[in-house]
Amino acid sequence: MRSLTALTLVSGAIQASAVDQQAKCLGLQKSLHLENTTILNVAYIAAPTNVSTPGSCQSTAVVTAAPLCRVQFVINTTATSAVHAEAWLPDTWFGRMLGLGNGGLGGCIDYSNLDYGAGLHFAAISSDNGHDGNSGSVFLHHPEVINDFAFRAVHVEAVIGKQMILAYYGKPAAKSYYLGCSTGGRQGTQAALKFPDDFDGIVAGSPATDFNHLSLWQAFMSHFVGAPTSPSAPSPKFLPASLWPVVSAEILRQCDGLDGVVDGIITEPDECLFRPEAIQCTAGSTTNCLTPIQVESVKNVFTPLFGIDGQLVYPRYSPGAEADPNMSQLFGGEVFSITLDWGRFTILNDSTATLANLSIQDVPFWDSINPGGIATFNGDLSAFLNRGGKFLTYHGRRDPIISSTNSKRVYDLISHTLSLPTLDSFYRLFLIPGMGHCSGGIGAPSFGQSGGLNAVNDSAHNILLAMVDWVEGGVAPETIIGSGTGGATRTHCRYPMRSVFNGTVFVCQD
Ligand SMILES: [Ca+2]
Repeated sequence: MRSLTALTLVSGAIQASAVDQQAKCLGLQKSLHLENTTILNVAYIAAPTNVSTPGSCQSTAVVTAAPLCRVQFVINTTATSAVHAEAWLPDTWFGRMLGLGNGGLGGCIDYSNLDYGAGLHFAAISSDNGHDGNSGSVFLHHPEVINDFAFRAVHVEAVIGKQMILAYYGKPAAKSYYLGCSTGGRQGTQAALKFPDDFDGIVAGSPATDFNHLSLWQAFMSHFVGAPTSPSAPSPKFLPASLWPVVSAEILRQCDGLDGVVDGIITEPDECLFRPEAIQCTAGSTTNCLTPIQVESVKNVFTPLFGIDGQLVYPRYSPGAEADPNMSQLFGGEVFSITLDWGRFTILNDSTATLANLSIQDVPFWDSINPGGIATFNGDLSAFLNRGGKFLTYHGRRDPIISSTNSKRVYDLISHTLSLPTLDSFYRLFLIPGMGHCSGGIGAPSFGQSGGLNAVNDSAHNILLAMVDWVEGGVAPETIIGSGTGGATRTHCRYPMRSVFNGTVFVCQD
């Protein structure tokens, strides 16, 4: 049985009257004096209310889930960089802080998860990661803006967030948590590596770790299908959008049943040894098939990327992930936009670079630049382990942007580095069959990993609440139960356990 600490007040938590809280909240405008920090605006918000969202990231308003004090502020991290952030401080506070991450190259305060966290009675803090918007152009010749993005924004969010909580509630947060996915997953990993005292529990999904290699791999994925290529005169290597469903159907034909159930989900894509030759055109069949050159393109996609030294640069694309609509970001004929911006504005310092001639021989150069120490590929989590930190990560096996196999690779790296055969005592990786990038997909991809997923809010089904139970109740999650459309559920397994069909349902086995 699981304990249920997550949805209960920790000792001495605050639950004051709304009138008191409003006066106290508005008083913060004058009373808050925090290092290098300017308070921009303070507003008391009674739920439910539409709130305006500044900056270039979001035009839609967010409805707050709980009466709260909204503090907008800016932290000057250096003379040439600043992090804009917001704290949503709920009236009914359970004594916990929740720091939030970002996505892509953003640049965007995470209003959805501010709302989600405050609704679960966390004091929630989110930042713009040191710049506004999703373009990488802000990085050009601005190393301190890169530093905010690479490691500093989440750190100052934690430091200032804790000070703000103390000032507002009159007592420190009993525990501090982090929630993020993709870039946010990398930020959470970076926090555990560089600032192990910032968070007691980190939930880091679909992490963009080994970031330089990931970026290069994403560019090579685009190159393998001929990008950049012209729609009017496509490269012979290019697969038009109409051919990918043919590839996906053949992948399922070859690999769906490997897990014992033909359900459209490949539970373990790493076991799928897909042969695209099976759909190569023949003299008698010339439609819905691949030319020999296209077969080569597809083979390259589903092959690990190795460097000139023979070392793995990045794992292969997961068979099955090409069926996710977001695959077009890599295979639509353009070089993946995040890699293009990262290459232009942080590696090459050339805003017109196309990466059209990117070569595997360029990998060591990208490694040597490693802007802001972005790589985030280091197995030494000993400081985080020794201070009692807990880490939960998850990765969709149909992630079309970041190979889920990389999360196994990171797990194994930490295991080797710390000489721990299993990381169960402080680090657990849940692999999610059918899930796309961070959420969505097929199967049972909702488990509370972010707001708006209609997940069941108990610690068996909600990974954030499971983390609270682990940190505060000492109960580590053995499994996470996901839910999906049509009432679908599935028990997700922690690596290296396997998800095995027992004739009725999938269960987790060593
Ligand atoms: Ca299957």
